[in-house]
Amino acid sequence: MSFSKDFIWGAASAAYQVEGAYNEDGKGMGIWDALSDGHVKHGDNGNVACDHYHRYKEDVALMKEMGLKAYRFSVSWPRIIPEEGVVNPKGIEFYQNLVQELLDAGIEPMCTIFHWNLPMWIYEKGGWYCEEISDYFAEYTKVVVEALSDKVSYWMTVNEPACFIGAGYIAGAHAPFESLIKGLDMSKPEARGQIAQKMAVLTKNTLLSHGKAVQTIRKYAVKTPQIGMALNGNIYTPWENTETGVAEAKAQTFTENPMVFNLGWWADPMILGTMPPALAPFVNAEELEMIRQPLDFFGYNCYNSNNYSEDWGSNEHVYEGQPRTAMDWPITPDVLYWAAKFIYERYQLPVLITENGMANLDFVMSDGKVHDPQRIDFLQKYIGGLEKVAEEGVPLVGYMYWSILDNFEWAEGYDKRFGLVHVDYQTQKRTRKDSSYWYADVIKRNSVE
Ligand code: GCO
Repeated sequence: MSFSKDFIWGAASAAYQVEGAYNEDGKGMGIWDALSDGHVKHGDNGNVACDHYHRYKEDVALMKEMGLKAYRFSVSWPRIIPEEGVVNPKGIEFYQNLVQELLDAGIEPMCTIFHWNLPMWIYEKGGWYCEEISDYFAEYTKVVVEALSDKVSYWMTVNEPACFIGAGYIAGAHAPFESLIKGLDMSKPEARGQIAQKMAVLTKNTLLSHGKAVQTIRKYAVKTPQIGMALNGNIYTPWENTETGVAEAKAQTFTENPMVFNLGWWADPMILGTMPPALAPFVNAEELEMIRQPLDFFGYNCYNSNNYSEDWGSNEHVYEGQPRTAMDWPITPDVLYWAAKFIYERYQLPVLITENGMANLDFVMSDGKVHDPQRIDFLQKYIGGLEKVAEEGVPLVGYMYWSILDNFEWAEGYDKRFGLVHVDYQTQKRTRKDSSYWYADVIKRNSVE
């Protein structure tokens, strides 16, 4: 058996992590451009990154060589709308050129509207607290859709709100580096009550942005759109593959725990039109109707199953002794199987794995190659689990490996190499890793078996 014949094999990236050209051709400042000093390992930043803004033709050629069917990229909001009410034509031109290059290479462009680098002009109005942000988001979406939707069909509205809100505003590890929990004892219920309202406002504005973006894409897209999002969130896998074990794992995965940004916190309002109890008092019926827009797929970013400890802030893994990636994330090969199964059962949408991959301490060896057997083994097992759930009839759209290139890994800087292609950041030389040849063969066979 293998995946369905229309299964879409691809790879993903994000604008701030690969483009560079942070202040070129009319691009404005985003929160990662302006606020990350002092918050990123080794003082790294995305000013140059992989210079994808100038080298995208070379990178698309590598994607073509691998036989990728799709490339998931994100558009930089501050590159498109550098100041309130100003549209940057050079920014539009870059993404139109990128999309055309992809199509000429026979590669489906898949566009993420927002992947974390919020424009500073919005941050200065309150960022995700700003009541008007969902309108600004809709206006931005309209500009992008009018520029690209004659050639782009696949759209993801927001990437990992659990991260850009959770890490950006609650834990304080990501831009804008604000921490609601700083100085609070999160094991105390009163501490949770203190931040509940702010968490709800941040969540509501994000969900409204998503809903308005979906509406905008449906209204203005030239090519019939396939719309989803790219969420992350805990997947609890059964401790034992029994009816009880599976039921318990599913229940934990969709827990109503108000302090854990689990999948349901975001996906239930978006898809089911229901809300976790901690959110409901802050969202009225009209707003919920705006949030709940029909979607065509469920985009899910998945690296491992894990378990947040009760104090919320610390990410405590239960897999003691398991092999781990360079991000210290446990390697849990069955997670894609259970994730696709649980998500489809609850939301009845075809699943697109919008990100999966591993960070490894890759380097170019004396034979000029980058040997990464760990990544090949990782992918053999993870994609194997996805193939198994496909064979059980769960509808899958595709799989986007994270990431096409080594790139800027947010607070970790450039140490953590996720790419199928190695990047020498001094020379910007690209070197395909062994895993990219292995992945090319999987795509040809449409199976890992
Ligand atoms: C995320 C982001 C990516 C990361 C990748 C590895 O999921 O955090 O979408 O930008 O770089 O996941 O952490």
